[in-house]
Amino acid sequence: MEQLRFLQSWRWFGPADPITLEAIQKTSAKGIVTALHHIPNGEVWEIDEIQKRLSLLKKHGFTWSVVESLPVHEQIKYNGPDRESIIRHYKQSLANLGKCGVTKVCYNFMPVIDWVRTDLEYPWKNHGISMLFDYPTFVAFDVFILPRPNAAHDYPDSLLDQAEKLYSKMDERKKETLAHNIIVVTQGFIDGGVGNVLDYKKEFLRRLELYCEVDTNTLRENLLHFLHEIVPVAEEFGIQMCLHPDDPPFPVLGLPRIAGTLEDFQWIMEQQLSPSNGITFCSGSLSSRADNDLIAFLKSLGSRVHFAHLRNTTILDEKGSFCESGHLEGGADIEQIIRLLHAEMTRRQISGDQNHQIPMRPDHGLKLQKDLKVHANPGYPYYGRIKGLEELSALEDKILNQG
Ligand code: DNO
Repeated sequence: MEQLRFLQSWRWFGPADPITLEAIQKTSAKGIVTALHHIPNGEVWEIDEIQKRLSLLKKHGFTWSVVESLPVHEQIKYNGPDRESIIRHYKQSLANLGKCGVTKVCYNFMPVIDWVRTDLEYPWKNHGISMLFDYPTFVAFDVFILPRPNAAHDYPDSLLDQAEKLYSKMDERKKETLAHNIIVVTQGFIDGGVGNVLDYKKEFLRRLELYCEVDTNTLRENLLHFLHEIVPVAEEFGIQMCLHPDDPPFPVLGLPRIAGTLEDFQWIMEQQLSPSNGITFCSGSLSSRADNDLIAFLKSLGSRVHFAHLRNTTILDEKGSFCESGHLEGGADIEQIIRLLHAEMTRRQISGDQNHQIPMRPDHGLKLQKDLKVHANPGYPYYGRIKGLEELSALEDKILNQG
């Protein structure tokens, strides 16, 4: 039987991405992970727009391996007044994608804010520039810089003391950069986010306030409602939905987060048993929490994984601080993860599943010397990702050769 490999993929942010399709042609990626970022969140992705993107990718020799993301509007997450009409739009977008043959759709269900980092330029050993989530710095942002009303109640005194000390040493520029990175820079190029408005802290606080009555259970109910509505459409059009883990995989800013652990995902997968209710396995997001066992995760839920983000993290303290390390270096056992994902592809192939190949993208990347001259979105440097893709690919070769 033919040996199965991942469908090597590359995240491209559309025509506005400073890293062009021509540049991506020079990598070994065959699939592109992208979204129609120009369509405002909540509006329908019309067939002609999807076709335009498909033709552009085809012209450059790529397939559209995964949509990342078809973003879930905030109103779906907090149950706003227009929730049902926005869900109808979402279903229409799914149907349109399915009609065009684009059948893997990544999404997340994190309220207000997607991934969170406190430093986007963190030198990591001699390996390159990484990104850091430093918990005390994050608390300083939350309690003193934002400041979120009553935020101090969420943290133990020892952490508040540490945060206060850090805060007292920051000059105005540093405080502003921290807030701007968390609220605007890391969110701006994905989907949603407050945008680069003048008073972005005020707008961010307004959005947090929309969740004042949304606790963990309510957010779970809102996710179930969403799944109940969309999974039948996904099934009808052959779409595999891939829920991305929360990053970091624990609550932040007083907001609930419900997709951070194996138990969270087991619960979500059990609520809708359809294979259309699936997972994006992100080794980076999941590994940043010390009590997450990624191998146990795959052994339990591998059959629901339709898309893989491979990268690694190093946990820096017991509070929850971590940094992104090289793709193969860090707490996650990437070799074993690849073995398990390969076994899953083989199982699917044997069971006659035509769609057995799992797309994988090297998630994020360290900024290397050469990346300092090429503009790119934070976390998505050109050379750092090529290095990641090549390292992952070499590891795949080794695993396949060992049999
Ligand atoms: C950040 C990404 C996330 C991810 C979304 C998926 O670099 O990993 O923005 O794409 O959460 O919906």
